[in-house]
Amino acid sequence: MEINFGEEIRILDGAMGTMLQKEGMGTEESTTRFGITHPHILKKIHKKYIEAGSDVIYAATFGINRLKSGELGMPVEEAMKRAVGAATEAAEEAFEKNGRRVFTALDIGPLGELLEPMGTLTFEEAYDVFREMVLLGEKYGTDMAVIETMTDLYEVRAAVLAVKENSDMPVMVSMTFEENGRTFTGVSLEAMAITAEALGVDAVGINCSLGPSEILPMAEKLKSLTSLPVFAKPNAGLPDPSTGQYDITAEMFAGEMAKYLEAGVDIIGGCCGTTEEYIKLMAEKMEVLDGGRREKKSGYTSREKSRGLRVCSGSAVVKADHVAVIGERINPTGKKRLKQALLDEDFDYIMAQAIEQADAGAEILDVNVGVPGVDDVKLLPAVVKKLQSVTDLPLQIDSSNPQAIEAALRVYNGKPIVNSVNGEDSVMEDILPIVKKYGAAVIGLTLDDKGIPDSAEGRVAIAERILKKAREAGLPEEDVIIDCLALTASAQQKEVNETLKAIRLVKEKLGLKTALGVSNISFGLPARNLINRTFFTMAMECGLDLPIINPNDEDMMASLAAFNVLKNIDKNAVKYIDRYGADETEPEKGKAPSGIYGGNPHEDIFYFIEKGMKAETAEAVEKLLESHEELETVNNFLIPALDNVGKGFERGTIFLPQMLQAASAAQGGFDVIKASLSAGEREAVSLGRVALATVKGDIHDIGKNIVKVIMENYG
Ligand code: THG
Repeated sequence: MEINFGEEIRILDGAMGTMLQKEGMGTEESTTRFGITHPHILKKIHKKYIEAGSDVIYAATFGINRLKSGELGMPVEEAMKRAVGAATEAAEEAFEKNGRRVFTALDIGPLGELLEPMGTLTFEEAYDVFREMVLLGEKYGTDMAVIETMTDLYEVRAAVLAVKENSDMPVMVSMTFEENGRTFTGVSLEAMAITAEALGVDAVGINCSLGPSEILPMAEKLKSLTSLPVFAKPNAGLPDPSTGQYDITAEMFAGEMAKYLEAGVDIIGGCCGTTEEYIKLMAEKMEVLDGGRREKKSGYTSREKSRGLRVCSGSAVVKADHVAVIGERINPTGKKRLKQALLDEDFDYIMAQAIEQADAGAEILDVNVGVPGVDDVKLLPAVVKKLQSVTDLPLQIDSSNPQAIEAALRVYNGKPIVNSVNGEDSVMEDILPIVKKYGAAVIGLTLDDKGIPDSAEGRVAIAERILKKAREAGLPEEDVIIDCLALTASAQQKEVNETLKAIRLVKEKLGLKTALGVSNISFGLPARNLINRTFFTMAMECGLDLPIINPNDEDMMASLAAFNVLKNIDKNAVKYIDRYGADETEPEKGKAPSGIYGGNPHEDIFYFIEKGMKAETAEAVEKLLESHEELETVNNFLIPALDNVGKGFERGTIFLPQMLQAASAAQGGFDVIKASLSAGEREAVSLGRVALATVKGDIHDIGKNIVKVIMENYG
């Protein structure tokens, strides 16, 4: 169905729970259960929202999914049929009565269980649960889907794919942010906006958690981050814990929401605590502001379309507005140890490679698992999953196998880069649609079936063809990155300058970002570092944006640091001085402070736990046990290391996924401790037994599981 968001849809509905309570539902009852056992009440509430002015009503399907079947008390299909039926009947009756068209939305809420790596639910399982909801929603007649109250971008991605692959419904996405501008798993507004826009959702927004005055600045910021229609559904302030009454009245709410319209937020509604009164007053305000609300369209269509190349993970965004290093180390070419690790599925080694490159200053990590004899369709997504459990750097999926690329893109959390396509039609036809579907950026190599053109002009011509094909596949221009290809100076000396010239032309003529595998240049020459870093500087001067290099190579990173000073990018040389003016005795970057077993196990353990390195933590604990008692190791090493991570979490420098990964690394240490104790001693180390429980189902279950992990770790 075609829906013009921001035109046909400007006003959403309000809360369901508050309304059901007014209809006699007890505060301890399950909203979902009460709704599906009283569908006539649902319908009555939907009608009130329609009369109040809502253009969309959300069916009461938020919690109707297979994982909550115990709470439903009936099959998922029956529950869906009732909840969706109540909404579609209300919309149809309103249309018959006064000819006004109101849309119905399948409301998709969080599954109530954390996805891997934070929890145990796999991406594929989450997808399947959402898929069932989508099929049933569409079967019983919803016009669109709205994925809301989400805190994990990965879960959003599973839900969006489920909608897009199994229905024709348009889809809105909104996540729930805390006052620091992040969701509780650490997703920023920008990471949400980038990922949602790349996946082709129809509108993006913020709902729940806070009141209108706290959400307004976030909604304004979101507007600056996306060209999609932006929506907001704030709560009616905060509930009074004793009465459950929300502290913002309908009048106050409508007054606050008018500011959203003035700020150019496209679509507004209410979340917890709001009723039809809130929506009615809000709609009346809009009427006044718009001079007849159907007259005026929201402003998103006139917003700037492009924001430049941006990629992200679930919690970190990289903008290509400076030279950003892509770490090349997770690539088995010429690396025996990594080859073996890939064959053995020794993921700890691969994860350590990621951490080392991040510490050395890489901003994006290339991931290539190409070893003869491995099943890359299985291995590439497996490595991606492992990597995103230990690093928040965006990834670059490096493969020539379209199936492997697709499998990896499916399970990626955020917006990655695909490395690569080239000017061959068949390659572009195979890969570009996948890049578009999963919302990635792509590197285009300037070669085709005739090879690499000698001249810069020849390479630029291929770049133009790649750009044209990418646009035809629906990709925005800024998501196409061109690699003009470094040849070897030893064999093709004349062509070195052509590569540099091509970079300049691609930037000037096509306005595209450029990538380059820099170290190819020096094959076959002595003192390769010298050639590499000189060429690197020359390429940056020509406009290279995304060098694919070894970030552990100090010469290369030094060239970048110097370049940033000389180009007035590193203002007042702050970063440069920080790097080179500092105390020489500081620990070398990219290594555990003392190196494992290097004489300071305290620092090692802090490092390994903070970085979530389980195998290394276990190894370090084993070493410690040679000279320390078990309890001493726990109290003086493991617990302080966990405390350190907890402090980072409080400061907002570490987010939930990293914290849980750290807890899991510490668990690796505790396992070693336990194995080394006798049964009686083990009992003595335990601080006691705790029974931990929450209200059945839903959000608190997540918190409970986190508390459980942490308490186990602390004994
Ligand atoms: N363009 C794009 N992608 C690329 C390249 C490119 N991906 C692969 C490659 N080129 C860039 N990545 C690497 C990875 C490893 C090495 C070089 C480039 C490498 N390996 C050492 C060797 O072969 O001698 C192994 C030893 C070591 O690194 O210590 O150098 O051009 N888009």
